[in-house]
Amino acid sequence: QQQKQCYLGQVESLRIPKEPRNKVTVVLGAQWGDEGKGKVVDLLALDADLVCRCQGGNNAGHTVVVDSVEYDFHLLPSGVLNKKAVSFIGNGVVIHLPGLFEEAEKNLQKGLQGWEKRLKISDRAHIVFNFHQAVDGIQEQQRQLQAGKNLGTTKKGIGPAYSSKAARNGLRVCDLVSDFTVFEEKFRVLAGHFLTMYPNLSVDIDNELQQLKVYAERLRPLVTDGVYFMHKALTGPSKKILVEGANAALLDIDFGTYPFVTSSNCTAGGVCTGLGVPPSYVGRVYGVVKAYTTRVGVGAFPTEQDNEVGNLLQSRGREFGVTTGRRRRCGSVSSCPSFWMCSILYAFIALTKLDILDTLPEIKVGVSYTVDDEPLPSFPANMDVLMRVSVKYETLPGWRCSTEDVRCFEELPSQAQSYIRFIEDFLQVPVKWVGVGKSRESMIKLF
Ligand code: 2SA
Ligand code: GDP
Ligand code: MG
Repeated sequence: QQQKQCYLGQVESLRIPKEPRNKVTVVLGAQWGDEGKGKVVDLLALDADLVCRCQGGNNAGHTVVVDSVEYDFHLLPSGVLNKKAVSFIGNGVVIHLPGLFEEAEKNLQKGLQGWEKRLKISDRAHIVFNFHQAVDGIQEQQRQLQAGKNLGTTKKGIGPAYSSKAARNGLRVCDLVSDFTVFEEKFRVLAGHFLTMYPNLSVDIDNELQQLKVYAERLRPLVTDGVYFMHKALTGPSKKILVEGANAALLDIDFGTYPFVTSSNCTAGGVCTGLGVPPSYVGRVYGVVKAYTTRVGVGAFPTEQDNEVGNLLQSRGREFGVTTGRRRRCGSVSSCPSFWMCSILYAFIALTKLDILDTLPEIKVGVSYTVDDEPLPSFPANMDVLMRVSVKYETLPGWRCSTEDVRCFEELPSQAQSYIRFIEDFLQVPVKWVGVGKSRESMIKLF
């Protein structure tokens, strides 16, 4: 009887809803990527205890500038620079191991120290193999031949690796660090599967296996049960937890400009599934918006400025891919419905690269879309429709002076203040930071 009462007591206490303890703060890209997420994460990570990546792979390229040294991160969370924070690569990320160690080595030479001691990797994260990357290249060639249009992927094997995951024959970190003979067998089956699909694929199975055996040893001390790790972090002693989104809303596999998207959920849902964070533990979500828009790769871009203004933004903004070196396409900020829809999911906006607009006499902002003279009530799912939209613009005056040294909102030229307020108004989300340069210091805090 006593035992029964004790058990019932425990059940009763479970029924009282618990307040989430350590909610996560999330930083997400609100356009087509390269908004400056790395810089925002680095800033927020200064007093973070844990910084996590939840999706994507080394297709991402996040730049952080500290004391004039430029670090590029692809798989490592940008918060890895903070020596007091633990970095975590969650189950939703796909990891190319040679890429991870090369990235760490490059940044080590620039001054990143002790990263291996503060990095944890989920045992459930999937592995990107060299043949996934080769298949990415072949698929791009085939798309070009069949439909005359490739996707403009980074060829980092992201699509093929997530395909293996969805097809349930992918291999995970937990497989690599367990019995290598079993791993080898599964690896050969997976490689064989791709060789059947792509007979021209060249795979050096034995060489890759040899490499992987070495990586397994380096990886083992970093691997943890990611779900348990996150659960402890969320429910344990008070901690500041930060999540760094990769890619961006319009590249999201569900909500982006499909098929010209990446293969993961880059919006807030990816935080829950990619880390094992219950939705109630998602705290503030910061959307990073660039003061203009860029897109790298193929796909509709209604406010693209394929003209002198676009060229000026590209050269002043040094808009080249961090991973591939590709020239990024440039255009105006747009309040298109999906952009707005995505944006209302954010608590605050970080508006970056305002300084790049410093020399423009006027700035155009896309405010609505029409197709065949009919206004579009929502963002079209069909890319053929998006290719045909006409954009209605509003033109705002430029400020034609440097904002690089400005450190508070009131000191910005009045036209720049109006531009910020205009964006805030159409997004209906407050702008909390404004970026006027690459460094940590050149971020104006509005409130
Ligand atoms: P993938 O490689 O399968 O994810 O490519 C699919 C689409 O996603 C786009 N994509 C990106 N867009 C912007 N930035 C990205 N990261 C790098 C950077 C890109 C680079 O920071 O500059 O170096 O080129 C990124 N990663 C993927 C991609 O262009 C395709 O449209
Ligand atoms: P991410 O993928 O969103 O992290 O962005 P990237 O690193 O790919 O691209 C953003 C680029 O803009 C990087 O070179 C940053 O150093 C740079 N950057 C970020 N914020 C600002 C800013 O406010 N002003 C200027 N001039 N550059 C910035
Ligand atoms: Mg980038």
